Amino acid sequence: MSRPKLDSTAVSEKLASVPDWEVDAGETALTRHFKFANFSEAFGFMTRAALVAEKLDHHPEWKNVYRNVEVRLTTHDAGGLTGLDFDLATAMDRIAAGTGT
Ligand code: H2B
Repeated sequence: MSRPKLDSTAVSEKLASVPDWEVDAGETALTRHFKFANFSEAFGFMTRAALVAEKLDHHPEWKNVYRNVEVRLTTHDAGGLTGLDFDLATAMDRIAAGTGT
């Protein structure tokens, strides 16, 4: 699935719907730090997020240390941010909040 790279205006608009995420200066990636109660919760989050990522065919860059998960989202094919990054960010927010798969 190919998606167009979003321009600055579109990135700002979409960022409003995922306020816990940050955009880097070059607007090439979204990042968020998730902290869970323990390792099981963190890994459970990653497991659920991985299933959504497969469904979207859009995959996170991430790092897990104990109960922390650092996530970076970018669309490699587009060389920047696309709607898919925001879709996956929204899904991850829901999963972390316990209101999504
Ligand atoms: N994930 C991310 N984050 N960026 C991509 O450009 C991307 C992906 N491309 N997952 C997908 C897979 C592509 O390689 C396949 C062929 O659809």
